Parts: sequence; C-alpha cells; structure tokens
Amino acid sequence: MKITDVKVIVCGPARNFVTLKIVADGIYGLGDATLNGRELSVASYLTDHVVPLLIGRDARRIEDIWQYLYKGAYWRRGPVTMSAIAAVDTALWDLKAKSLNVPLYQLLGGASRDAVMVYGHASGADVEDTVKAVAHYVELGYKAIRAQSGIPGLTSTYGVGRGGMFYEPAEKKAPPENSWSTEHYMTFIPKLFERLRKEFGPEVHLLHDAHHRLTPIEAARVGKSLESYHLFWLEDPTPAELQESFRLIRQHTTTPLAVGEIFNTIFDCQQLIEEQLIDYIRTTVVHAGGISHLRKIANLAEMYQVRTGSHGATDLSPVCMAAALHFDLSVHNFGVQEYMRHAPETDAVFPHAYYFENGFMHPGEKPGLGVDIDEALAAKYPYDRAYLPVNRKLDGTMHNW
Ligand code: EZ4
Ligand code: CO
Repeated sequence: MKITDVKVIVCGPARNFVTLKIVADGIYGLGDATLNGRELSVASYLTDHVVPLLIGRDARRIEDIWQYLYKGAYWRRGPVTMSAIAAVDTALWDLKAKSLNVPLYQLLGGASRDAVMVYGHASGADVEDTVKAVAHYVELGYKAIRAQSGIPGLTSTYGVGRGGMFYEPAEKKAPPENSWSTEHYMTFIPKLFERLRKEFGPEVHLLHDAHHRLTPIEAARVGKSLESYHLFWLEDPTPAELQESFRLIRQHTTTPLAVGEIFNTIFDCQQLIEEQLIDYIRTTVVHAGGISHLRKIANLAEMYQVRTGSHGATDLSPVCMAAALHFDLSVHNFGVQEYMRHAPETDAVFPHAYYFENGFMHPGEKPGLGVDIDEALAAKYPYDRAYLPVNRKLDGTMHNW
C-alpha cells in the first residue's frame, strides 16, 4: 500500500486550518495540522520536509512512520514538529480504517462507552450574562459546561465570546491586548460559581479555565475558594513548563485539576501524571503527535487514575474533532471532551459524520475518521494571517494570555 500522493491544504473558512491529505491505493486519509496563529510554519514543515519522505512508503506502517519522522528529524518535540507528525499519523489511521472499511474506533479496541460526554463554552460579560449563557447550554442538553465571565475592572479577558457559540479568538493584522489583574479575578471568581450553583443546582458539571494566569499559590487559593461549588475541573491553573509547581496547588485543594492543551509529548506530562498532580490530561491529537502518541499518554495516565479531557476548541479542525471522538470512544480512561461548534463555513468545507445528541457526541459509523474535505470549496476561503491575543497586567507587564 504505497503512498502515491501527499497534499497540504491551507484554507480559511471562518478561521485558518491546515489539512494533510495522504493518498495510497486510490484511498485517502486526512490529518489536521493546524497550529493557531503559527499555521504556515507547520504547512512548510510538511511541504518542504515531510512530504518528500512519505512518497513510496508503505501507508500501513503507521508506528514505523511515526518513529521515522520523530527520531529521523534529530530535533525532537515542539509544537511545529509534533503537529506535523500528528497530521501524518492521523491521516494514516484514517487511511487504514478506510481501507478496512471500518470506523476508526474499531481499530483502536472498539467502543468503551456508548458515547462521549462533551462540555461546551458558556460565557458572559458579567455574572448574570453568564448565568443566561449556562442556561442556554443546559437547554441544548449539555451535561458539562465551562463558565467564563468578564471580570469587573478588566476591559477584556480570555474566554468571553462576542455572542457566537463558535467564537475562538484570532485577529487579523496584530494581536489584540487583554488586561489582567489576579486580585480582581480572585475576588470575583467564587461569586460567579456561587451564583451558578444556586441557579443550576448540584448536578450539572461546571468547569473553569484559568488559562495559565495564576502562580501556584494563587491557584491553590482559587481552588480552595471554589471547593464548595465542586467544579468538574479547574483548567490550566498555572503554566506547566515546571511540572513540579502543581505539587503546591495539590497540597492545598481538592478541586480537580486539568492541564495539557499546549503539551506536545508524553514528556511534558510524565511527572504530572506519575505524581498524580493532575486529574485530567488535556493533550490533543493535533498538537501531541497524533492518535498513536495520544494513546501512549492515555495508557500512562490510566495507571495513575488520571483521565483524558482533550482540548477541542474551534481552532482545531473538524478532522481533529473526529479523531478526538474516535480516541475518546475507545480509550478506557476517558473523562470528558471539549467541544465548541464550528462556524457553518467550517462545517461546509469539512463534512463530517460525528454528531451531538443530548450532551454526548459520537464519531459516527462511516469508515475511517468519517470526515472529508471539500477542496473546491476550501479554495474559496484563502488563508488570512491572524494572531491570538496577548495579555498585560494593569501596570503594562506582559503576562500569560
Ligand atoms: O485558548 O484553543 O480550553 N480551551 C482553550 C482554548 C485555547 C485556544 C488557543 O488557540 O483554552 O480557548
Ligand atoms: Co484551555
């Protein structure tokens, strides 16, 4: 089953995406290679360096090709390299499942559950606005909802949408600047969750993303202040380059912790998992080396009762979403899957078999990933450079976004 053609498709239906298409025996597989705000670097890594190595190779040797690209580059890890490898890996799994005429999850051990619980993003300008947004998600059937709110005293903050359900920032020309005050945030956040629990009762799973903005001791205090509202998780409480910093948070709070959306390999979370410093590992198919590598991370996590909670924002394409759902359905220690609806233009370019029903998702029964790309339509949406926001403290100091 020799690879005869490989194509890198860059398009911008509502936002920018990079997609890899690998052809062998007249069948093709797709992989997502999108790295939000730095898309063309992965496109170049693939086109200029990886595609020439793939032609003529046996498409069935997924693990061998993974190792060939990882070890063969000499320069290991990092988001650009690992997104490129992920795209190849995902496309090869799609191709193999298509060639065997089965949905991908069947090759990954079959379904471990009936469907995959997802959480949606509710946000509002203030507490009452956020209450309304959460109510909307409850009406739509969601069992798990992430709540983010504007913070008094701050002009703009991460996670607060502009009305649309599929909002995920990416701005043309230059990165927008958000403002930050940990003091304002720490005073406000327990009030938000007190109000949400009062309104919605104890059943609905509530999540919150601190988006790497706290120091460990600040995160510990936030976790403690939220304990009586029993969050499903507190996400990215502090940056995790220094994995041991989670020890300090862990000592002080029983609020479950989640991290990993910007991780690229198992080495980024080895200590976090082995020391049981987190409850959910959020690595994604596209940024952490594909389905093959994500399964290794999940297998390590399973030993330590850490569950998966993959990142699934709209800057990951429907190809990644489909791959995530096959992974989630099959892996034993699945926890929850993030899900933001894509814009209609994105869905039109990437027709897919996965579906949402009553708070749960299923990848569908089409062979492979069950997602396609309409290349003619994609060509009508050219790439348009866009940046993620940056974040500064009130005194102008550059902070984590
Ligand atoms: O900021 O995907 O939990 N989800 C997130 C996302 C990330 C974006 C970055 O491109 O934190 O909103
Ligand atoms: Co996040």
